[in-house]
Amino acid sequence: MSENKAWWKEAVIYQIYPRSFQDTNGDGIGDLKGITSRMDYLARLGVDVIWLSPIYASPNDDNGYDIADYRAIMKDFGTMADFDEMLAAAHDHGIKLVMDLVVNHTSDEHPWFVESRSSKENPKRDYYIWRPGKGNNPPNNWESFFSGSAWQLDEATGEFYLHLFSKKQPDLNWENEKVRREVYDLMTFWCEKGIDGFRMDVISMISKVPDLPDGPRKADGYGDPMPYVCNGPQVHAFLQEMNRRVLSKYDLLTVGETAGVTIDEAKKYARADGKELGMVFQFEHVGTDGKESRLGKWTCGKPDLPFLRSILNKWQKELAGVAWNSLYLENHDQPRSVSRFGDDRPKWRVLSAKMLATMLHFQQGTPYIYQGEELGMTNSHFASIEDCEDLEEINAYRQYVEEQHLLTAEEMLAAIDRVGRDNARTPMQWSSEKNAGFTAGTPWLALNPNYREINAEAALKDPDSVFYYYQKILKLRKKHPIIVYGTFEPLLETDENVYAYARVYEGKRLLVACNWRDREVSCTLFDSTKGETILSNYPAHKEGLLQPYEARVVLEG
Ligand code: TEU
Ligand code: CA
Repeated sequence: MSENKAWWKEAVIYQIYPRSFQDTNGDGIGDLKGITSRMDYLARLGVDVIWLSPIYASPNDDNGYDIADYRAIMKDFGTMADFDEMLAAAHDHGIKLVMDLVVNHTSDEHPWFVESRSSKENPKRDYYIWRPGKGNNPPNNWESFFSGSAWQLDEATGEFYLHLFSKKQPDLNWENEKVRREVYDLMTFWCEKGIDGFRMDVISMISKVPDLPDGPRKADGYGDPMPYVCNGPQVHAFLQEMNRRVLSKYDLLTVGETAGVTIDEAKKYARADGKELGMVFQFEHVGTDGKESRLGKWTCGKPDLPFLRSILNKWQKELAGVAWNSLYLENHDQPRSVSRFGDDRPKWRVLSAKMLATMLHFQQGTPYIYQGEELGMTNSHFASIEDCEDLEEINAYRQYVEEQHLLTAEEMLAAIDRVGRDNARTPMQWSSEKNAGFTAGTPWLALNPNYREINAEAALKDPDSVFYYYQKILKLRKKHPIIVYGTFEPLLETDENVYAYARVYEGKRLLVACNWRDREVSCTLFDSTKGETILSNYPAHKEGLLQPYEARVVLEG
């Protein structure tokens, strides 16, 4: 294996969703001062990097993923002075800061779009993707990822603009060189402020197939844009240009959020020669909740181990030595991992959260922790659509339940409980006090009522907490380079219950095994080992078996 060492391969990233992290002024919305105030906590956990979901000026149609000014801070979150203070505090704690870069689209309130829509002759018209309709119908059959047509008719000029996400998120036209220059300029602005990297939102979608053909028809009658917007014809050329103009001038962590990425595409995005990005987020393993799904994530089932494992192992094997993996189970778009893949019943929650952490963090790649994952935070419950804030949930409910009658309200709410994005967005649970110590006011999204038991304060008092287990994993990563650079060897690939693998490096071998079941299962992997157990969620191992949700890591040689 060609061993290209890099700080961002050795690092562990902690994702903060600022809106839900820590409020300091009682408006019920997390803010930058709140992040600054929790820097000690993050340093104690031992993370190397913070990735901040967007903090730029935004009307918050999609909680900041709709940007109205790339060089200003969202009013709810504070000021540029607060940002500078936060960045300095992070660096003082030895923590780097990665920003979210959302440049597939802007807000419809961005001045570029305000100009662009004003007339067909406006110099910024071509900053976005405008097309005449087919009669009164949209230019093609594409469905927005947030429901309904991906096209919006704009009265002023009688043309439609493309929005793959909400209609307040018009897609930028990357074919226009001026657009690309604008993007490189704003990236340079943040690099010059001293940030340490970018997470690039849906960067796999910036190049569309030019004639925008109809997509394959879906169960709800719309066409799927994916084949024509993902990994498009120019995407690698654009990223190589971005790399030449900006990325190569700084020492950055870069991770592309690449929905629809395949192994072959990932090898290009995350090329080991560093000409594009450092790594990408692939989506296959978070699409394992039922292989066949009529209405996407809303009609899925429970993920199963063999399928999930086959995907993760495939990424490990295929990218080895050619590109670098990113490792994640959670983010602000995904439900809580302990509820989805583990077991959130009180009896098993802690054990299974530790098991999942073990399974993930000892694979090869850069691991990501999403705020609250280190506490084993769980999915919440949404009794009515009125309790939801996420536009993806709300729009899907309107379309599938109210307009098309493809799902009942009960079915949709059950799906939201299972996979809705608001599960990840309930406020961070800091303590058992009022509003979990998140805010002195009214939280923008209701807390998960289990904050009285599950919170950071309780975790910090309990040596057996999920928090300290993560802390231990992060320390081990610093101590044993095999965890970062060792090659990956799958083990027991057909076992129904156990996820096991080995890592190999400089004459050493690391054995990892995780029991995915709430019962003892047979496993002889550790029976003859003379190695040292460096991590487990149980005090002692039993010959020939793994205890319920047992996870064990043994270092040999
Ligand atoms: O998500 C992109 C993306 O691929 C979504 O379709 C995602 O899969 C979906 O939200 C999961 O249900 C990014 C951001 O992470 C997300 O928060 C934004 O809403 C979206 O882009 C638009 O900017
Ligand atoms: Ca606030």
